[in-house]
Amino acid sequence: MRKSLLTLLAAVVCAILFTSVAAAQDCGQCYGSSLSCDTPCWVCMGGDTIDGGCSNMEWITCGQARGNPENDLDSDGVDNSVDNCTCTANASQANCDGDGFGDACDSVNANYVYSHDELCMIDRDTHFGYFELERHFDRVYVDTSSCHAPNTYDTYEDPNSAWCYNISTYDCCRYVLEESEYWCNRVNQDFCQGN
Ligand SMILES: [Ca+2]
Ligand SMILES: [Ca+2]
Ligand SMILES: [Ca+2]
Repeated sequence: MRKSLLTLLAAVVCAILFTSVAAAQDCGQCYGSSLSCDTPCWVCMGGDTIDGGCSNMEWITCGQARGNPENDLDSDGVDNSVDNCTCTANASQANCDGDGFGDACDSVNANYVYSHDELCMIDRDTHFGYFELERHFDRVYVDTSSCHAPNTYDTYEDPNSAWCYNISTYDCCRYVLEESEYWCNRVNQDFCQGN
């Protein structure tokens, strides 16, 4: 019983090892692909071949497989240890928002902060016997960095709606919401820029 358990355990370990090696990256897959330069991959050494089982395997990275130096995997002349985009060539190291990531690989080239709210629509909803005017606002965020990124917007609905009966939409807007003529003449026109 003990022996068969050990045999089963050995079989499971072998299966796991085989599966992980089979799933690992062969460096040949680095060429012409979008795999990152620091993706580990293996090459067969000493005349060994993949088809032959590749018992003599050496691990490197896709950057090295593409011919780049180990200490400069994107080959832009900036050492990995100080490169602000390790796997994107960016010799200038430009970083307009001053975070740890260069412009070339930063997901957001901006430093957004809240600025103000802007009225962007008055919406008229008709119900049985009355109607409702809802105000919608854009919450405006501006970029304070030197990236000069465009503003971003979040749109929200003011929870304080006006409920009106037997009165024109314009009067309801003016008397109850106290909005300007500009907006009260443009009920249902959407100038909102957020989602
Ligand atoms: Ca580099
Ligand atoms: Ca770089
Ligand atoms: Ca940056």
